[in-house]
Amino acid sequence: MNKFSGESGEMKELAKSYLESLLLIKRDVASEMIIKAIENGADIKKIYIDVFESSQHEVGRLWQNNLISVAQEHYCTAATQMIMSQLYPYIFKGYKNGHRLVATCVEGEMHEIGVRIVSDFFEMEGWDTYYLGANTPNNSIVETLIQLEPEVIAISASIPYNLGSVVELINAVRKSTASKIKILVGGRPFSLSPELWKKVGADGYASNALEAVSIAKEFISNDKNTEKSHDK
Ligand code: B12
Repeated sequence: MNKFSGESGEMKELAKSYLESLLLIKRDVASEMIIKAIENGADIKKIYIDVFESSQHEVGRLWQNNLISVAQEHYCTAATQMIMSQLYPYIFKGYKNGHRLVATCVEGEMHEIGVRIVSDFFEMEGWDTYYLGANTPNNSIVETLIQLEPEVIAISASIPYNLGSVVELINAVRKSTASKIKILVGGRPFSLSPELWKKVGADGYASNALEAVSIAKEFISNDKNTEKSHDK
């Protein structure tokens, strides 16, 4: 029933068996196959993108076509979040590069797995990450930025009607004492309309977690270059 079109080879087979297990209500089997793949040397980032993200997109397709119920979608989503948590001993390895990220869904936004993947990719690159999850009130996000002083905030929106909330949040950040923090946005509406990030007033956009990390690295190195030229 499920058809992973984007992936190839080993990961495609793993993604298929993974989702099949979840649809058979066997999250223990799904979890075991992921742990086994990692212990056999599979790249965790590939598992995140080619298995977790792809299976969630496939769940969305099955749900939209009335092939699975809302309850099945909820089960798959909850199981994938649980299995991601089981991978944290492999992700939080101790190396730190001194940079800090706050990652959050905008107020009203319930789709949290995308920005969680983004946050975990930063953690794997040595950043200190503060993942706030779904539907965080905008004023609380701004307070967190003032308190933690991260270099970058990653803001996620998956549903177009939450874009107004993104604009409000960005305006509130710009008016606050945290105004210098670089703002990275992402999620479905931004991927469907690649110039949208400029219209909401962000500093950058990425279509996926890998790209997000490299854009943040650019932010940091541009800042260093600006500091150097100010020092001259
Ligand atoms: C699971 C799910 C839910 C769950 C979410 C639970 C949770 N804890 O996250 C629940 C049940 C809450 C839900 C609710 C709704 N959902 Co829903 N949901 C999904 C589903 C099936 C999977 C989402 C997911 O986990 N994706 C996996 C992640 C990894 O992918 P991703 O989000 O694309 O993230 C990647 C990139 O976009 C990017 N990215 C994401 N965020 C960020 C942030 C930054 C800074 C950067 C740089 C990059 C980045 O990087 C990520 C990793 O590479 C999608 C289907 C789909 N195609 O996504 C529908 C989907 C998003 N939902 C949809 C809808 C319509 C809804 C509801 C409106 C349904 C309803 N009538 O109530 C509500 C809205 C709730 C709300 N206010 O937000 C539609 C949206 C259609 C549209 N017009 O935009 C989709 C596409 C389903 C569909 N095919 O119709 N949903």
